[in-house]
Parts: sequence; structure tokens; C-alpha cells
Amino acid sequence: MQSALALFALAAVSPLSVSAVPATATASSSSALPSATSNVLGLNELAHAAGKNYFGSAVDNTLPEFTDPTYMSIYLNWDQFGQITPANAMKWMYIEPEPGVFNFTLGNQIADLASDYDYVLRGHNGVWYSELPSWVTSTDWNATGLAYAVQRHVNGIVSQYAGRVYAWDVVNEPLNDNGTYREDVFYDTLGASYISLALETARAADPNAKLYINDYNIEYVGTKSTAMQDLITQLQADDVPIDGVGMESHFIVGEVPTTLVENFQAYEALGLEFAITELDIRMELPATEESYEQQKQDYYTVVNACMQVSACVGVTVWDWTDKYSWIPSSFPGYGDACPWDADYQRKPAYDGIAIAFEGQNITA
Ligand code: 9MR
Repeated sequence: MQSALALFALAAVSPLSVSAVPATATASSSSALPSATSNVLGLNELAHAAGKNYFGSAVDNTLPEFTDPTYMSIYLNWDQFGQITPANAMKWMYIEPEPGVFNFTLGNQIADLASDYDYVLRGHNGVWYSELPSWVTSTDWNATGLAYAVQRHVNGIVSQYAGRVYAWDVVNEPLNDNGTYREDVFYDTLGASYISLALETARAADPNAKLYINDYNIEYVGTKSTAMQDLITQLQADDVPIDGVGMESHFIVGEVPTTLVENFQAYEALGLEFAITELDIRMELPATEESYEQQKQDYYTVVNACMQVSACVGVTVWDWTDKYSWIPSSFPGYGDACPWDADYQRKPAYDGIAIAFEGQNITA
């Protein structure tokens, strides 16, 4: 396994001295689709100027991203990105593949990059129904045994990165779309108590990390968002530590919800911070000039909603280039969900983000 430093050397960059990519992107040679024109400040610079903590991206070092020099030369430009979330590296199946046996190799690559480049680190994630090792899903648990396993896992990962993580998605996707609890190994064995157990364990392991619950379809007014607010209210009443909510924001071009601001204000009223944690906006392929322009509008709408509510601390895209996006394999026929295309050209979506952080009206 290469050290993080070796990987950075491969990418031919050094901390905080990365030169920006050419200011004006040109259209991809493979298409006549439009590209971005915003060229003064990078997106992370704009986020900071707007009073937000970061603009960042998920990075998947289970894919060959870290060894892709073009990817790294753009990603390690703090002007553009100031935050990192491991797309997979800190998930249970990678980080505790056997009971009590932790493998921090991939997670450390991400955390070391964050330290070396002064990027905000979001830990992702503690307890989730997916990407679990088989020993978690196939054991016939009793409550005591699984509670111990949850505590050992959360303590193991949170203490490993204590002092380095800004926020942890301690609990990921605990709710169904109808607002009921997701029935997974944790809920089926422990009921909703696994949520408070995980949060309390995380707080003890790193008192300074912001503790989040992260989910999708809670970004807009509706049954699931109401259920999440009820869960937060209950945790607060029970004195369980909870600091923030992650709004995943996996959207579809032309179908971005219209109640983002109203919904975000409801979370702010609970005294929490929140973040856009996994933004991407997919479109039906092939892309057209019109779908690119709609995507620009849609990225603007989401980032502008974050701008309207001060409790929104930052925006993370779920990878920034279509080259490594998870969308095509999960949604056949859809893609082009990221602000940079697969050839690393900035799309109009990039301008939508920039205009929102600048506080401009996109139609002006
Ligand atoms: O990007 C992740 C992808 O590589 C994995 O195959 C997938 C497994 O479900 O998880 C993806 O990330 C998910 C994130 O951890 C939680 N919210 C939904 C994301 C997309 O599935």
C-alpha cells in the first residue's frame, strides 16, 4: 500500500501550492455541450467569502482516484475544494472487516490528505444498513452482543480520527421514506436505541466532533423530513448528543424540490446546524444543451437554499467529476450528475454553484 505522501507525489502536487486549472474551461472535444464561464474565484473560496465553512467533495479511494494525477491536481486546489468525505473508505466493511479487527489503511489516506492540505474532514459513516461486513449481517445477535459491537465500532473509528474530524455521520439513513424506522439488523435487534447508543459513544470518543444523522429525502417538506425532525426533538429531550443533520441531496435535473428553504429553516429552528452532504443532480442521457442549462439552474437552487439559511455550514458534492460518479451504475440511463464532466471540463453547473455562493440572482 502506498503512503499518502507517495500518492501525493504521484499527483505531482505539494500542499497548498497547487496552481489552479486553466481559468476558462473549454467545451469538451467530444461534444458541443456548453461549459462554465465563471473564472475569478474557486468554489471553496466563494463558499468562504459567503460565510460558509467549505465547499468540498466525496473522494473514493477504493477507486483509482488518488492515483489519477489529473483528478488529484484539480481536487487538491484549496481554491476549489476545502473539504473531503470518504465515499467508502471509512465504512464498516472496509474499516472493521472482522469483529474488533480494524483496518484504517484507506481511512488514514483520507484523513492524512485532510491534515496535509488543511481540508475539513467529514467522517462517513458510523452505523448504516449498507456496506456491512458479513459478520454483522449474518450473526444471530442478541441485544447485548450487538450493542457491544456497535459501541466497539463507533468508538474504534471515532477515536482513531479524534481531533481531526469536523463532523461524523454517526448514523446514516435510519428512516424509510414513509417516516418509519428502517428495519435493518440494528433496528430489528435494538430498536431505535441503537441511534442514541451510537451518538453517545461517538461523543465520548471525540467530544469535539459534530455529531450528525445523515439521510436522503429529508431535504424537502414531507413525511420523512417531519419524522427526522421528530427524531431530533426526541433525542434532544433525552439529552442525547446531536449537533447536525446531513441533507444528502441526490437530485434529478428538472426535479429539484421547491421547499428546500422552508424545510432547512425548520431544522435551524431546532437549534441544529446542517450541511448539504452528498449533492449530485443526475440527468437522463444523452445530455443536451438544455439539460446542461437546467442542471445549472438546479445546482444554483440547492446552493442558494444553503445560502438562505445560516445554519447550513457547507456543501459537499458526491464526487465532482462525472468520471467517477456512482450514478451511471446505480441509475442506468442516467449520469452527468457532477459539476465537472468526465473530461474534467467545468460544466454550466459549476457556474450555478458559483453564482449562488456569490449571492447573485441566476436570472439577472
Ligand atoms: O458512493 C458510494 C458507492 O461507491 C457505494 O457503492 C454505495 C453503496 O451503497 O455507497 C455510495 O455512497 C452512498 C453514501 O455512503 C450514503 N448515501 C448514498 C450514497 C450513494 O449510494
